[in-house]
Amino acid sequence: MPSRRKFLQSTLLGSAAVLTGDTLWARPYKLIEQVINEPIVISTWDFGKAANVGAWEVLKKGGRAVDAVEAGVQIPEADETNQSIGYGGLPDRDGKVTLDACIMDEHYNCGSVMCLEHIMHPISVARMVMEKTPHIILVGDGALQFALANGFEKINLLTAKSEKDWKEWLKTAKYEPVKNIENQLYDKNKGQMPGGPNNHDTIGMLAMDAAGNFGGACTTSGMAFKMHGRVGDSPVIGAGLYVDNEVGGATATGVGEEVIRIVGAHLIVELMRQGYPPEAACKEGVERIIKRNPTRAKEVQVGFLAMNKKGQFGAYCLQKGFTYAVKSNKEEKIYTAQSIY
Ligand code: SD4
Repeated sequence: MPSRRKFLQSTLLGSAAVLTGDTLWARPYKLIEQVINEPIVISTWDFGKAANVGAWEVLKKGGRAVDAVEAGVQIPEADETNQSIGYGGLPDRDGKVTLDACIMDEHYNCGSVMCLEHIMHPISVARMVMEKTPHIILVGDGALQFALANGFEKINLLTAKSEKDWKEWLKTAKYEPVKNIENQLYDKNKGQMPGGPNNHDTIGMLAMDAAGNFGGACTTSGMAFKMHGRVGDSPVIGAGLYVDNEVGGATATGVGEEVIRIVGAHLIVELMRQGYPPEAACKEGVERIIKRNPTRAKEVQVGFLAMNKKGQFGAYCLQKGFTYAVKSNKEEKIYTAQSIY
Protein backbone atom coordinates (compact mmCIF):
# COMPACT_ATOMS: atom_id res chain seq x y z
CA MET A 1 0.00 0.00 0.00
CA PRO A 2 1.39 3.46 -0.83
CA SER A 3 2.38 5.54 2.22
CA ARG A 4 0.36 8.68 3.01
CA ARG A 5 3.34 10.84 2.05
CA LYS A 6 3.74 9.18 -1.32
CA PHE A 7 0.02 9.56 -1.93
CA LEU A 8 0.13 13.28 -1.19
CA GLN A 9 3.20 13.74 -3.35
CA SER A 10 1.64 12.05 -6.33
CA THR A 11 -1.74 13.76 -6.08
CA LEU A 12 -0.56 17.29 -5.34
CA LEU A 13 2.49 17.61 -7.49
CA GLY A 14 0.65 19.39 -10.25
CA SER A 15 -1.10 21.91 -8.01
CA ALA A 16 1.97 23.85 -6.86
CA ALA A 17 1.98 22.24 -3.45
CA VAL A 18 5.16 21.06 -1.79
CA LEU A 19 5.77 18.50 0.90
CA THR A 20 8.39 19.35 3.49
CA GLY A 21 8.89 16.56 6.03
CA ASP A 22 5.43 15.79 7.24
CA THR A 23 4.06 19.26 6.58
CA LEU A 24 2.07 20.06 3.51
CA TRP A 25 2.29 23.68 2.36
CA ALA A 26 -0.27 24.60 -0.23
CA ARG A 27 0.59 27.75 -2.13
CA PRO A 28 -2.43 29.94 -2.78
CA TYR A 29 -0.78 32.11 -5.44
CA LYS A 30 0.95 31.42 -8.71
CA LEU A 31 4.68 30.94 -8.26
CA ILE A 32 7.16 33.33 -9.81
CA GLU A 33 8.72 31.35 -12.62
CA GLN A 34 10.16 33.69 -15.17
CA VAL A 35 13.19 35.79 -14.41
CA ILE A 36 13.76 38.91 -16.47
CA ASN A 37 17.31 40.16 -16.31
CA GLU A 38 16.82 43.90 -16.60
CA PRO A 39 18.64 46.14 -14.15
CA ILE A 40 16.43 48.17 -11.82
CA VAL A 41 16.86 50.02 -8.54
CA ILE A 42 14.20 51.19 -6.11
CA SER A 43 14.51 53.08 -2.84
CA THR A 44 12.45 54.68 -0.11
CA TRP A 45 11.24 58.30 -0.10
CA ASP A 46 11.66 60.99 -2.72
CA PHE A 47 15.33 61.53 -1.88
CA GLY A 48 15.74 57.99 -3.17
CA LYS A 49 15.71 59.50 -6.66
CA ALA A 50 19.20 61.01 -6.24
CA ALA A 51 20.43 57.86 -4.52
CA ASN A 52 19.15 55.71 -7.40
CA VAL A 53 21.26 57.75 -9.81
CA GLY A 54 24.36 56.71 -7.85
CA ALA A 55 23.28 53.08 -7.98
CA TRP A 56 22.49 53.31 -11.68
CA GLU A 57 26.08 54.32 -12.46
CA VAL A 58 27.06 50.83 -11.33
CA LEU A 59 24.09 48.96 -12.81
CA LYS A 60 24.31 50.50 -16.27
CA LYS A 61 27.88 49.24 -16.63
CA GLY A 62 26.79 45.71 -15.76
CA GLY A 63 28.02 45.99 -12.16
CA ARG A 64 26.83 43.96 -9.20
CA ALA A 65 23.66 44.90 -7.36
CA VAL A 66 25.47 44.94 -4.02
CA ASP A 67 27.98 47.49 -5.37
CA ALA A 68 25.12 49.55 -6.75
CA VAL A 69 23.19 49.77 -3.48
CA GLU A 70 26.32 50.66 -1.52
CA ALA A 71 27.17 53.47 -3.95
CA GLY A 72 23.54 54.60 -4.06
CA VAL A 73 22.89 55.01 -0.36
CA GLN A 74 26.24 56.75 0.15
CA ILE A 75 24.64 59.77 -1.53
CA PRO A 76 22.10 60.59 1.21
CA GLU A 77 24.61 59.46 3.86
CA ALA A 78 26.89 62.30 2.78
CA ASP A 79 24.09 64.83 2.31
CA GLU A 80 24.07 67.10 5.34
CA THR A 81 20.65 68.51 4.45
CA ASN A 82 19.16 65.06 4.98
CA GLN A 83 18.60 64.94 8.72
CA SER A 84 17.62 61.31 8.94
CA ILE A 85 20.64 59.57 7.40
CA GLY A 86 24.39 59.73 7.99
CA TYR A 87 26.22 63.04 8.22
CA GLY A 88 23.86 65.77 9.45
CA GLY A 89 21.43 63.25 10.96
CA LEU A 90 19.49 64.35 14.01
CA PRO A 91 21.12 63.16 17.23
CA ASP A 92 19.79 61.11 20.11
CA ARG A 93 18.57 62.88 23.24
CA ASP A 94 22.16 63.16 24.52
CA GLY A 95 23.23 65.01 21.36
CA LYS A 96 25.05 62.06 19.83
CA VAL A 97 24.52 61.10 16.18
CA THR A 98 24.40 57.29 16.14
CA LEU A 99 24.03 55.49 12.84
CA ASP A 100 22.54 52.11 11.89
CA ALA A 101 23.10 50.36 8.54
CA CYS A 102 23.05 46.96 6.91
CA ILE A 103 23.72 45.40 3.53
CA MET A 104 22.98 42.04 1.84
CA ASP A 105 24.24 40.45 -1.35
CA GLU A 106 22.95 37.70 -3.61
CA HIS A 107 24.52 34.90 -1.56
CA TYR A 108 22.79 35.61 1.79
CA ASN A 109 25.98 37.37 2.90
CA CYS A 110 25.12 40.22 5.20
CA GLY A 111 26.79 42.85 7.34
CA SER A 112 25.48 45.36 9.83
CA VAL A 113 26.60 48.15 12.13
CA MET A 114 24.51 49.50 14.95
CA CYS A 115 24.86 52.66 17.00
CA LEU A 116 28.00 53.67 15.12
CA GLU A 117 29.29 57.21 15.74
CA HIS A 118 31.70 59.48 13.84
CA ILE A 119 31.69 57.71 10.46
CA MET A 120 30.27 59.27 7.30
CA HIS A 121 29.43 56.00 5.51
CA PRO A 122 28.11 53.36 7.90
CA ILE A 123 26.95 51.32 4.89
CA SER A 124 30.55 50.78 3.83
CA VAL A 125 31.52 49.71 7.34
CA ALA A 126 28.62 47.23 7.26
CA ARG A 127 29.93 45.92 3.95
CA MET A 128 33.38 45.51 5.44
CA VAL A 129 31.91 43.61 8.39
CA MET A 130 30.24 41.36 5.82
CA GLU A 131 33.39 40.77 3.79
CA LYS A 132 36.28 41.02 6.21
CA THR A 133 35.06 39.48 9.45
CA PRO A 134 33.57 36.16 10.49
CA HIS A 135 30.66 38.14 12.00
CA ILE A 136 27.51 39.86 10.78
CA ILE A 137 26.95 42.64 13.32
CA LEU A 138 29.29 45.07 15.07
CA VAL A 139 27.91 47.65 17.48
CA GLY A 140 28.92 50.92 19.13
CA ASP A 141 32.55 51.35 20.08
CA GLY A 142 33.53 47.99 18.60
CA ALA A 143 32.12 49.05 15.25
CA LEU A 144 33.92 52.39 15.46
CA GLN A 145 37.27 50.77 16.32
CA PHE A 146 36.82 48.36 13.41
CA ALA A 147 36.06 51.24 11.05
CA LEU A 148 39.05 53.29 12.18
CA ALA A 149 41.36 50.29 11.93
CA ASN A 150 40.20 49.87 8.34
CA GLY A 151 40.93 53.38 7.21
CA PHE A 152 37.63 55.18 7.79
CA GLU A 153 38.04 58.79 8.89
CA LYS A 154 36.70 59.92 12.26
CA ILE A 155 34.46 62.97 11.80
CA ASN A 156 31.91 65.00 13.72
CA LEU A 157 28.49 64.01 12.36
CA LEU A 158 26.55 66.66 14.27
CA THR A 159 26.08 69.68 12.01
CA ALA A 160 25.23 73.14 13.35
CA LYS A 161 21.68 72.75 12.03
CA SER A 162 21.06 69.42 13.72
CA GLU A 163 22.61 70.70 16.96
CA LYS A 164 20.29 73.70 16.86
CA ASP A 165 17.25 71.45 16.27
CA TRP A 166 18.31 69.19 19.14
CA LYS A 167 18.63 72.17 21.50
CA GLU A 168 15.18 73.31 20.42
CA TRP A 169 13.81 69.84 21.15
CA LEU A 170 15.43 69.84 24.60
CA LYS A 171 13.11 72.69 25.62
CA THR A 172 10.21 70.24 25.77
CA ALA A 173 12.10 66.95 25.46
CA LYS A 174 8.95 65.14 24.35
CA TYR A 175 9.54 61.96 22.35
CA GLU A 176 6.60 61.81 20.00
CA PRO A 177 7.48 60.51 16.54
CA VAL A 178 5.52 62.34 13.86
CA LYS A 179 3.97 60.26 11.12
CA ASN A 180 6.14 60.16 7.99
CA ILE A 181 8.73 62.44 9.53
CA GLU A 182 10.07 60.89 12.70
CA ASN A 183 11.21 64.23 13.95
CA GLN A 184 9.59 66.13 16.74
CA LEU A 185 10.28 69.49 15.11
CA TYR A 186 7.80 68.82 12.33
CA ASP A 187 5.35 71.70 12.11
CA LYS A 188 1.91 70.13 11.88
CA ASN A 189 0.28 73.45 10.99
CA LYS A 190 2.66 74.27 8.19
CA GLY A 191 2.90 70.60 7.21
CA GLN A 192 6.65 70.73 7.01
CA MET A 193 9.93 70.63 8.89
CA PRO A 194 11.56 73.90 9.90
CA GLY A 195 14.21 73.15 7.28
CA GLY A 196 11.78 72.36 4.46
CA PRO A 197 9.43 69.64 3.36
CA ASN A 198 11.90 66.95 2.43
CA ASN A 199 13.23 65.80 5.75
CA HIS A 200 12.01 62.25 5.56
CA ASP A 201 13.51 59.08 6.91
CA THR A 202 15.75 56.14 6.39
CA ILE A 203 16.85 55.01 2.96
CA GLY A 204 16.21 51.39 2.09
CA MET A 205 17.36 50.39 -1.40
CA LEU A 206 16.91 47.24 -3.48
CA ALA A 207 18.59 46.55 -6.81
CA MET A 208 18.57 43.83 -9.41
CA ASP A 209 21.56 43.81 -11.75
CA ALA A 210 21.89 42.74 -15.38
CA ALA A 211 22.74 39.22 -14.27
CA GLY A 212 19.44 39.07 -12.40
CA ASN A 213 21.09 39.15 -8.98
CA PHE A 214 19.81 41.12 -6.02
CA GLY A 215 21.42 43.39 -3.45
CA GLY A 216 19.95 45.55 -0.71
CA ALA A 217 21.06 48.27 1.69
CA CYS A 218 19.43 50.21 4.48
CA THR A 219 20.97 53.15 6.38
CA THR A 220 19.66 55.69 8.89
CA SER A 221 20.39 57.90 11.84
CA GLY A 222 17.31 56.30 13.37
CA MET A 223 14.54 58.01 15.25
CA ALA A 224 15.45 61.56 16.16
CA PHE A 225 16.01 62.13 19.88
CA LYS A 226 15.85 58.42 20.68
CA MET A 227 17.42 57.10 23.89
CA HIS A 228 21.17 56.75 23.61
CA GLY A 229 21.92 53.19 22.48
CA ARG A 230 18.53 52.63 20.88
CA VAL A 231 18.66 50.60 17.66
CA GLY A 232 15.73 50.38 15.25
CA ASP A 233 14.83 47.94 12.52
CA SER A 234 17.07 49.36 9.81
CA PRO A 235 20.30 47.44 10.62
CA VAL A 236 18.43 44.30 11.74
CA ILE A 237 18.67 41.71 8.97
CA GLY A 238 15.15 40.45 8.31
CA ALA A 239 13.45 43.47 9.88
CA GLY A 240 14.65 46.60 8.03
CA LEU A 241 16.08 44.68 5.07
CA TYR A 242 16.07 41.21 3.60
CA VAL A 243 17.32 39.86 0.28
CA ASP A 244 16.82 36.34 -0.98
CA ASN A 245 18.20 35.91 -4.46
CA GLU A 246 15.66 33.18 -5.24
CA VAL A 247 12.76 35.52 -4.55
CA GLY A 248 13.67 39.22 -4.33
CA GLY A 249 14.02 41.72 -1.52
CA ALA A 250 12.18 44.00 0.88
CA THR A 251 12.98 46.98 3.06
CA ALA A 252 11.19 49.10 5.63
CA THR A 253 10.91 52.65 6.91
CA GLY A 254 9.04 54.15 9.82
CA VAL A 255 8.89 53.33 13.50
CA GLY A 256 11.38 50.49 13.77
CA GLU A 257 9.97 48.94 16.91
CA GLU A 258 6.79 48.03 15.02
CA VAL A 259 8.80 46.55 12.13
CA ILE A 260 11.04 44.44 14.37
CA ARG A 261 8.05 42.87 16.15
CA ILE A 262 6.86 41.28 12.90
CA VAL A 263 10.34 40.84 11.33
CA GLY A 264 8.90 42.86 8.48
CA ALA A 265 11.28 42.55 5.53
CA HIS A 266 11.71 38.79 5.92
CA LEU A 267 7.97 38.32 6.23
CA ILE A 268 7.43 40.17 2.97
CA VAL A 269 10.08 38.19 1.11
CA GLU A 270 8.53 34.94 2.34
CA LEU A 271 5.10 36.11 1.18
CA MET A 272 6.56 36.84 -2.26
CA ARG A 273 8.07 33.34 -2.23
CA GLN A 274 4.52 32.05 -1.83
CA GLY A 275 3.54 34.04 -4.89
CA TYR A 276 2.23 37.30 -3.46
CA PRO A 277 2.95 40.25 -5.77
CA PRO A 278 5.21 42.83 -4.05
CA GLU A 279 2.48 45.32 -3.22
CA ALA A 280 0.18 42.63 -1.80
CA ALA A 281 3.05 41.29 0.31
CA CYS A 282 3.76 44.78 1.66
CA LYS A 283 0.06 45.27 2.42
CA GLU A 284 -0.04 42.00 4.32
CA GLY A 285 2.96 43.17 6.39
CA VAL A 286 1.25 46.44 7.23
CA GLU A 287 -1.93 44.58 8.19
CA ARG A 288 0.09 42.37 10.52
CA ILE A 289 1.16 45.53 12.36
CA ILE A 290 -2.44 46.68 12.64
CA LYS A 291 -3.57 43.28 13.88
CA ARG A 292 -1.06 43.38 16.70
CA ASN A 293 -2.15 46.75 18.00
CA PRO A 294 -4.78 48.68 16.02
CA THR A 295 -4.57 51.74 18.28
CA ARG A 296 -0.81 52.02 18.01
CA ALA A 297 -0.96 51.43 14.26
CA LYS A 298 -3.09 54.55 13.84
CA GLU A 299 -0.44 56.67 15.59
CA VAL A 300 2.69 55.71 13.69
CA GLN A 301 4.02 55.36 10.18
CA VAL A 302 5.49 52.18 8.75
CA GLY A 303 6.15 51.70 5.06
CA PHE A 304 7.37 48.60 3.24
CA LEU A 305 8.94 48.46 -0.21
CA ALA A 306 9.59 45.23 -2.14
CA MET A 307 10.73 43.88 -5.49
CA ASN A 308 10.67 40.37 -6.93
CA LYS A 309 12.89 38.56 -9.44
CA LYS A 310 10.72 39.70 -12.33
CA GLY A 311 11.62 43.28 -11.45
CA GLN A 312 8.05 43.89 -10.29
CA PHE A 313 7.95 46.27 -7.35
CA GLY A 314 5.40 47.66 -4.93
CA ALA A 315 4.94 49.31 -1.56
CA TYR A 316 2.36 49.82 1.14
CA CYS A 317 2.21 51.92 4.29
CA LEU A 318 0.08 52.68 7.31
CA GLN A 319 -0.33 56.43 6.83
CA LYS A 320 -0.55 58.48 3.66
CA GLY A 321 2.67 60.09 2.51
CA PHE A 322 5.20 57.32 1.92
CA THR A 323 6.92 57.75 -1.43
CA TYR A 324 9.54 55.69 -3.22
CA ALA A 325 11.80 56.17 -6.21
CA VAL A 326 12.38 53.82 -9.14
CA LYS A 327 15.05 53.84 -11.85
CA SER A 328 15.34 51.38 -14.73
CA ASN A 329 15.85 51.47 -18.48
CA LYS A 330 12.12 52.15 -18.76
CA GLU A 331 11.50 54.82 -16.14
CA GLU A 332 12.81 57.22 -13.55
CA LYS A 333 9.94 58.02 -11.29
CA ILE A 334 8.72 58.73 -7.79
CA TYR A 335 5.63 56.75 -6.74
CA THR A 336 3.31 57.32 -3.81
CA ALA A 337 2.55 54.14 -1.90
CA GLN A 338 -1.00 53.12 -1.11
CA SER A 339 -1.88 53.46 2.55
CA ILE A 340 -4.32 51.87 4.96
CA TYR A 341 -5.36 55.13 6.63
C1 SD4 B 1 14.24 53.44 12.86
N1 SD4 B 1 13.15 52.75 10.84
O1 SD4 B 1 15.31 53.74 13.38
C2 SD4 B 1 14.09 53.69 11.39
C3 SD4 B 1 13.75 55.11 11.19
C4 SD4 B 1 12.82 55.39 10.11
O2 SD4 B 1 11.01 56.55 9.47
O3 SD4 B 1 12.78 54.76 9.09
N2 SD4 B 1 11.98 56.34 10.34
O4 SD4 B 1 13.29 52.99 13.48
